[in-house]
Amino acid sequence: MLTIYSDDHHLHHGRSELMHGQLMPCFEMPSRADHVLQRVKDRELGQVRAPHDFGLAPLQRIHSADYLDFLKGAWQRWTTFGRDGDLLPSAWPARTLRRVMPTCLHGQLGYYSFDGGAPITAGTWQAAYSAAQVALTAQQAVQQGARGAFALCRPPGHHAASDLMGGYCYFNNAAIAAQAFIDQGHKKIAILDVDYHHGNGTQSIFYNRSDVLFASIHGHPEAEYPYFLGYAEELGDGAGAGYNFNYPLPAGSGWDTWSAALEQACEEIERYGADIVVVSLGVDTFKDDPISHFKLDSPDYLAMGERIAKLGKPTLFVMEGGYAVKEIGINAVNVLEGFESAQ
Ligand code: Q9C
Ligand code: ZN
Repeated sequence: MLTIYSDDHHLHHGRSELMHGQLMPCFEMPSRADHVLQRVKDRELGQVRAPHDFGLAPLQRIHSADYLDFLKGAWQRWTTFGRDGDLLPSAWPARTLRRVMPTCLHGQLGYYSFDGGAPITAGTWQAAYSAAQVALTAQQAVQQGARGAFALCRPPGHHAASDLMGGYCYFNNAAIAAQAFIDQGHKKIAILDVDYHHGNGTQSIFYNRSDVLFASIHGHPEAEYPYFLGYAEELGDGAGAGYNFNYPLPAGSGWDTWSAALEQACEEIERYGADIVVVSLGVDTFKDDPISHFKLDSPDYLAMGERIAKLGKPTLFVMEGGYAVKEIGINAVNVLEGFESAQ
């Protein structure tokens, strides 16, 4: 399987995030992608290529122009204040406040985010831009006939909405790729999100649409980030009614529980008759993930890839979460190898 990868992800390295009442080093760190790339090479999965540059137009199909402008200019504005630490929001337009657009940097930062988990650093724009190009280049390979392709994206994307960053995400790489398939003539794209966290950004982007089905298996939002989206009763709205499927599972879920949900998600994708499957591939479902509470073990990821292969559709894998850095390569590449082993 072809892997698309850019070294630009090293340009994004947030310093700290709030966890258990303390500032901790960011779990979403550059070594994550380095380990996945190393495993791709060790296992001789296939060629590794750099992304093409498709420009901003395919990002603008998903993200608002004002959000893109804000992200592009935020670091420059921050340095104008003489700052060089991470730029992090601290207030959001929650209930009882108004969704007005403040003029100052921190007000706008709150407007364009939903949590404090997406630090902006000097290289964040370039890294996130390149990650989107990685997704688009792998998308092109599938569009041109590849059975599968792997977009080794970092930073991840599935929490990012049209004009919101959060949860380590800035651009929704999977959504950008799904939209590219639609713009290139496909009628039905299924996004299967297997990351431990609900893909709130992806759901929100396609919630009113029937041309992109979204199915997500994740920690129950009653007790798990992102808390405010990802419940089973969210089935889509308007033209999108019946095209959104959430499978929230309790903490401690292992492969038996998880794979039963995967079976249901796959049956919905089969019923839908998708032309293409886009997998938001997070491996933070792993038993030793430091911020998650599922119990999947490394061999389970082979089985995951095999079940996805049985859908029988051209498949684009887009890297999302996974924070057990030592095992992230084994687990992510196991999904790809499982997929390739099942014809
Ligand atoms: N400070 C992805 O897996 N923070 N994002 C949880 C720890 C947010 C995860 C609390 C987790 C976001 C792409
Ligand atoms: Zn996650």
